[in-house]
Amino acid sequence: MLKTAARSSGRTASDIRSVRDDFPILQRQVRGKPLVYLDNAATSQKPSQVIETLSRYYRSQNANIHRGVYYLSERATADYEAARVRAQRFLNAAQPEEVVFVRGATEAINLVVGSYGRSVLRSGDEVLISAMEHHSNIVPWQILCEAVGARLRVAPIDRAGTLPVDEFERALSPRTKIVAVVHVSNSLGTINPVKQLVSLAKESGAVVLVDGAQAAPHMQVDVQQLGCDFYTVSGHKMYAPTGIGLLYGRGELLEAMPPYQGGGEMIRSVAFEKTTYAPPPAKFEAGTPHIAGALGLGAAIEYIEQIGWGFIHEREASLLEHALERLATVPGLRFVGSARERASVVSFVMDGIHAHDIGTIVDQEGVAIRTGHHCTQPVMDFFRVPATARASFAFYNTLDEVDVLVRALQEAREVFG
Ligand code: C6P
Repeated sequence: MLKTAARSSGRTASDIRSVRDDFPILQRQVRGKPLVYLDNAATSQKPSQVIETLSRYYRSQNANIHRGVYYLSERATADYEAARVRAQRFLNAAQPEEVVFVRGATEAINLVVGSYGRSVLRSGDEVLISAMEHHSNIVPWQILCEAVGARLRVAPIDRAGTLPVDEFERALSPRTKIVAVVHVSNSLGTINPVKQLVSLAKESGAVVLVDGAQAAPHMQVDVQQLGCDFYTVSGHKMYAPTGIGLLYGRGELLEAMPPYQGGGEMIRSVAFEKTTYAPPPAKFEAGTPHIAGALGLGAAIEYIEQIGWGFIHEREASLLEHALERLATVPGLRFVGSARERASVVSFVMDGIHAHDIGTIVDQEGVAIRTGHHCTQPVMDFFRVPATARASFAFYNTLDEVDVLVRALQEAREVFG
């Protein structure tokens, strides 16, 4: 359960203290300083509600699912399937069967590539992605295209780090069988107009995957309203454990798709002559899944719903605004990405200081940010930078924490001249 202040409507400044109390790690110190955790796009911290769900499961409920006829197994199965229903409602999928538990967004994309992609893509076909994709939404398509002789096309981005819709439309052709596009860029923060992109792609006859790894923690996703065929979610970026994520797939596509992996629990019957498969989602969940992770993801969704999107949007918008304003005062700091529609992610470089040095310097003040190419090397190449420093905020961050980062950067500026 959430603490009282976080649950109440009309929240006040004291609510943030109460919300932060839900995240035990935020109370700790690193290097003798209070932890300032600003690497939420890499992975978010976990509230007690999620940690306790995992602990309770292993302490008193642990059993394998879909196998036993005894109490614990039936209970674990019911809880696992209840988490699926919670995820279905969270994404507004039409049926729970349209939600597959996977390890994370990377596995969700690989599942679509290996199953749907491999079964439909032929020599001469095209897959369209954007120039701001995470490597997870580039490399699997590249491997498939090379294997079948298809072409990987890339819709360009502009200097603001946005995806011009007219260029995207021009890159579509009757040969485009699949479009795979990111909802929110992890290195630029750009929120893509995915509803519009999906509609254009569908008009041209393509099936569309949306990589929602960085969107689902920050905005209410409605897969039916977006009209996409596949949508991927990374659990650990939305307050759930690592090793769990979601693939939404439109029912009729999942029905028709061949299995991704073979093994236990994904079959209807097995004989040496012929094996028949279980219907989705079981067809795509071979072997023992991450049961505790699924329960933890269910708890994380419940937590987000109790916190409320209004609170999340308000907090993250003010953190972004404050960060952009304050970071702009640091001499020699340049933002990478300036989309108008953006999530609470800020990438930047500083004259004369490598991004990795920025990360090391602010770490001395207890500040955790990510530095590097963020698994988006083509984005770095486009902006002609080897790496960026990236601060990414969650609703539990505070304006004071932004100020700690800015002060640390100002000190770095003095050291490096
Ligand atoms: N981005 C970051 O620091 P997984 O971890 O497999 O659930 O998600 C992969 C992934 C896919 N798409 C996008 C847009 C992502 O941002 C990520 C993960 C982390 O930005 C780690 S590189």
